[in-house]
Amino acid sequence: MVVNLTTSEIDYEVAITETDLQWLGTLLVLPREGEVRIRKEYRQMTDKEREQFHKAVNLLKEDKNVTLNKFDILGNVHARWSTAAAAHNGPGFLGWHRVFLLMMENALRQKSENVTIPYWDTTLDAGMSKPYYSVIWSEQFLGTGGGVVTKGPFKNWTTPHGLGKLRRMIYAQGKLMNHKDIKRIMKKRHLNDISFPNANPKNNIEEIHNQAHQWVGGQMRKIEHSAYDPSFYVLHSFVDFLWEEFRNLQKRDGVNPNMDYPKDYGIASHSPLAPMGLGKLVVMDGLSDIWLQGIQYSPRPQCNATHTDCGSRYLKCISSNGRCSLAVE
Ligand SMILES: [Cu+2]
Repeated sequence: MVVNLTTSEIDYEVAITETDLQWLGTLLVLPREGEVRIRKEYRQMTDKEREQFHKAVNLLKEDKNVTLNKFDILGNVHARWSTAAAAHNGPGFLGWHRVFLLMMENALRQKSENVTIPYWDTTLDAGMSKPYYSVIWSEQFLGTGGGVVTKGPFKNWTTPHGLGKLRRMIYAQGKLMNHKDIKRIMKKRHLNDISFPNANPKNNIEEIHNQAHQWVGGQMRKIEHSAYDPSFYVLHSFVDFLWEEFRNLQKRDGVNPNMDYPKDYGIASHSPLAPMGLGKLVVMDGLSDIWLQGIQYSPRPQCNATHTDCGSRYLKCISSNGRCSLAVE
């Protein structure tokens, strides 16, 4: 089926029921006291962990106790202006997506107790001369990347709003975040310098992430339907990982990331006290350290002359630059 993406004709505002709201409310919770969640690079998960993650995603997709299903209703929270006005085109971007990621992770854990959302370190793929051969687009990971997803854990998925089958068109447009992008971002010390509306596009993390959405293509190309592809979550987990690294550098250098909100925030929906659209939270709440309480990101795959193990059978150490790279090229 050919899907026409003249999205302006589509109404993304799904009518939300009381049951939906109640369920969404159960997701807006912090990890329990003493709970430790480790978000690993997708390729560093064990086979079992990866399969459990895929299974939990599918169980949400099959669960129709809410409007659409539990996977897509969350995707719709990201799609609708009424819940996502503070999510894009402004300094609220990182905080909004951090809370949203937690909600998805909590949903997954309702299906499978110990699941965490892995992160997709796109620099590994961006370094490949033929990134479409990355294991990410194999049956063991996200499934096929050219056209309708016909293999892998999310094969033949149907997406809402008559958007048809889940599709991708990797490598056709856009760009994956690479080492240089990250280096530029990590040189900055204020949210203002890496966010819309004031950041230079070269170190604007939202803009750089937009390019990655374009790179994946298909439903991922647009805000209104990107969260209907599970690749959304592994990409955003990486964005969130990078933000945490950025926040740690801020703390090291005496900037409090909990308070560092730009005075010139651009559009009104990114005003610090504007509603986030998630529960009763306001934009500023997204900056709080509490959202990563109990959550850790495992370091990115790294190696050197003495430690040549990249922690994954899918990765190998490139001794010339001391970086891990994909084993197949
Ligand atoms: Cu988004």
